Amino acid sequence: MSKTGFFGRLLGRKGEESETPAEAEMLAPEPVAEPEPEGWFTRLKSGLAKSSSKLTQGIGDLFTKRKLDDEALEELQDLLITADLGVATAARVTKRLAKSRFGQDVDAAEIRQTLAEEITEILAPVAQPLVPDFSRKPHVILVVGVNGSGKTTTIGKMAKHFRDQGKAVTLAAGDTFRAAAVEQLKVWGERADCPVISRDTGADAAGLVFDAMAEASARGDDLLFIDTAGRLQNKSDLMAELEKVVRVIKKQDPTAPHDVLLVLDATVGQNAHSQVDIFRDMVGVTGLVLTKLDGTARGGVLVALAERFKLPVHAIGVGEKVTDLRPFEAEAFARSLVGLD
Ligand SMILES: Nc1nc2c(ncn2[C@@H]2O[C@H](COP(=O)(O)OP(=O)(O)O)[C@@H](O)[C@H]2O)c(=O)[nH]1
Ligand SMILES: [Mg+2]
Repeated sequence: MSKTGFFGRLLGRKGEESETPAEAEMLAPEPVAEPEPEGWFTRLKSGLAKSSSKLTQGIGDLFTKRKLDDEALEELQDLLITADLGVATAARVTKRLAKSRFGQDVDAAEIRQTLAEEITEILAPVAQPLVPDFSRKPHVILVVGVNGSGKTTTIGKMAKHFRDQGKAVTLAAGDTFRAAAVEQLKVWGERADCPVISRDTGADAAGLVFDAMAEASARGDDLLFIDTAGRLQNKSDLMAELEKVVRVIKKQDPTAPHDVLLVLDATVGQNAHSQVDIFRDMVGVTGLVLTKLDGTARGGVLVALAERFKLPVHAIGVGEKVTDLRPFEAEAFARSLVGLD
């Protein structure tokens, strides 16, 4: 896997973190350097604790020495659906269990193990790191999603990562609607040491993006992140704005945007499905980032999204610090979700 991808390569389990300087630096939380008390896998697990305790408790309640009959399978299926894993995933898992163990005594540990394996299989094809093509100068990444989903934070975290790799990164404050949004991106720009192109609140987003494209390509930047507004309350306005932004980008580089990242807040659970539908129709999403997996019991929704949309999941967020965004790794996620080590 490319060293320059997001984040170079997938980090392994506890104690297996990479030793390269860029990645080692990432392990120091921003903005104050604190010692890293635990590995990413531990953080992932503690981040997903709310989601996994719901599942493990439920499975534990259902399967304390129990015969795997139709009733047990049905109850398991209901539990998985309640945990946001989706109907298709729930059916798939129970089907597999029924095939191998129907009529036999099963325990919770076995169920969790099977669940982790099945979830890993569903997630593996979508676990794809973000790998910019730096020969593009710039590689353009358009970031979309509803307000509050974590777009600006995700851009900041990714920008810092690529700056640490020595890449020239520019940020465009395309959410011109809210003053706070521009300020927030500027803070991340300072933190990541990269220029932020912005205009006054209420300015035309497409005009700003046009300038940003021109500036970034004149400088020969490696990467340009474009932040956008996410006012879903007025869908047709937002759609018109995003379409205009894309048009303006293509005017300068017909191959861009090279990635269209949809940032989803995992705490919204099933609502994430309609957000994917809406943004896919508006701008043609190429990949997902799921944030706030630390604050929710609804982490299972990632599995349902993977099964349904098959869109690459590039990264997940389990906290607000720069180190809390990492590439998405199927097996680590699946095992954490069901509370396995
Ligand atoms: N706990 C947690 N908070 C997050 C995560 N990602 C973003 N946030 C917070 O969510 C809030 C909204 O994020 P923001 O980037 O402003 O969303 P935007 O409106 O889409 O740009 C901010 O307070 C972020 O710090 C995450 O992975 N975990
Ligand atoms: Mg924002």
